[in-house]
Amino acid sequence: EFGWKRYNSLAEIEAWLDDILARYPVITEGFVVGQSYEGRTIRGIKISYKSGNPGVFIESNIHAREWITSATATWLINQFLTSDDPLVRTLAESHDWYIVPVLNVDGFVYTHEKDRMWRKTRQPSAISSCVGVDPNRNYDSHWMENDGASSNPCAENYGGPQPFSEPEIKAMSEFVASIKDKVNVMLAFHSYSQLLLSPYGHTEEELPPNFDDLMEVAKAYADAVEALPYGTVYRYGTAAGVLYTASGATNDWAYNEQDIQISYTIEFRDTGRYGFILPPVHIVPNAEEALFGIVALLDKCKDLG
Ligand code: 0X9
Ligand code: ZN
Repeated sequence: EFGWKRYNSLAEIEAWLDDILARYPVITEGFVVGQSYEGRTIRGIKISYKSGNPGVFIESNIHAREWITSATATWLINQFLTSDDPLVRTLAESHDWYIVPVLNVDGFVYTHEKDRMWRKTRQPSAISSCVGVDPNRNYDSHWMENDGASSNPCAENYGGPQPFSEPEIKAMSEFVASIKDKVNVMLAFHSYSQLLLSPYGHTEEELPPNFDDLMEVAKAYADAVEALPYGTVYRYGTAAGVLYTASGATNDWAYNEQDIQISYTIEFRDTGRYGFILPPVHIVPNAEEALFGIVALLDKCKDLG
């Protein structure tokens, strides 16, 4: 049965989503991002208590093995609909939420059925027997401009034969583009390392125009997370500065090509003890950290105007 005491399969997540959509027909609306390479439907949920709110897009499980991301995204959906906490109620009701719990559906199923450590998509290559593309290198934004993406189909960070070669990423880009005027914030959920990463990811040579704002907002998130009883520490900075240069990622594409000014990659728990195989006891604490981090992040955005 679906819950947050263990990790759920795609079928369980989708059945739960159907249930939520049926139970909250006025506030929620299902949407379809598109179809995966293997023909699965990539689904999302919009939560809107009133129209005209600032929009927040949450992309989750673009990397197949990062199971904590969809567990956290579904927990957030549940909180936005059921929480009695006034802070959470205000947060939920004052934003329009677009949440895609599992973007890389084929890869996610593959991690459940065949290889727990799979990262990429599942589309075969025309030039190699290796399968899949790193979907977070496949967006058309400075695509393959640096060594953070590989042209080797067997590499974990293979950028693909061309930008948007992956149907999941092409569909995601078209969907986001179609609503971009309503989206103020893009959050791409990943694991692990406990980091909040802003643009730019494609270069360390330059800083984004609103760098100071991006850092202030990131600090608000990190401070809020650390203030929780778990005391979990998040570091923050630009993706290229704090982590490594890598172009073609969701949050860079959203920032550079869609003009979404507040755009982060969030790397959840832990810092490496368990890594991608994070024990399920971490699901709720991690999700609480994400929730109160996002409360602080969006409060800070409001201050900025
Ligand atoms: O390498 C990635 O795609 C992300 N790290 S992960 O371990 N989850 O694979 C970080 C992406 C951040 N970089 C940019 N936004 N450019
Ligand atoms: Zn990732």
